[in-house]
Amino acid sequence: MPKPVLIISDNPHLVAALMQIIDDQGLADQYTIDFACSPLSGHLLISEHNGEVLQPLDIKKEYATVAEKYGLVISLHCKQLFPGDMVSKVRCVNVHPGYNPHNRGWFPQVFSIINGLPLGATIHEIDEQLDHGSIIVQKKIKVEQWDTSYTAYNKVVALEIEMLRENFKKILDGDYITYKPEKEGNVNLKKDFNALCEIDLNEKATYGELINRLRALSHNGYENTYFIDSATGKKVYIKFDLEVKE
Ligand code: 0FX
Repeated sequence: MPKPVLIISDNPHLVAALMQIIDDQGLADQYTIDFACSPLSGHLLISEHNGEVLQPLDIKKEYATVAEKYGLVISLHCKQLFPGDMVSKVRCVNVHPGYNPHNRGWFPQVFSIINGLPLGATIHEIDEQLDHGSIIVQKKIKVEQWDTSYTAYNKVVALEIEMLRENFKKILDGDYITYKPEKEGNVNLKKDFNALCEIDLNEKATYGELINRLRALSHNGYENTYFIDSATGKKVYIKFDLEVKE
């Protein structure tokens, strides 16, 4: 048996999908695959897959033990950044919901809808910079003019699952050839997303820009977009949706 593999994730839907792939491809007989989540997720319940519960693991505190024990560590939408000391000691792979090197970082589909840069999914080796390492495989999705953050995100997640189904065994075996992204691209952080959420009522924009901003921030129930009421200072949240007819 090769050294065990650790998958760290804070996304129960993706974990359930990967557990299904592992079952379907009989991989549990050939590899020891452990799952964990981040402390911020508490104990993560994977109700879509036998109600399994993932235990939290603080990667900053535990990285030396993890690097010693495992031959591969996979971030499957893990909210913790892997320490440089760990990624230099053990092969680490990231499943990222964006098309590197475009809109690396936080919520790529939000930024792709606004800046028109390509969107998709990238599986890459992790280096010391965010969503930056050598690419193992990546695919694009088409962002339509009627996509919201939610519909674009769902397409990306479906693509990630398809890519995992096609490539997971090769990733376990290290049976792939990587290539470097053609440029550094751009990075968005949580603070950039937060800044987009506040609408300045005096900002001038075209209808197209306004619709793009509102649909980029529309994500099934999340209260993202607001303006500040000038009289009371209260935050007023905006709900926005689009429907396309054939
Ligand atoms: O699991 P995940 O989809 O992934 C996120 C980042 O997009 C990704 O770049 C990073 N590698 C990973 C660790 O974390 O995150 P989520 O379930 O928190 O969010 C899913 C979507 O929900 C997000 O793309 C946009 C939307 N959302 C989320 C939050 C928390 C909002 O619209 N507003 C929010 O406040």
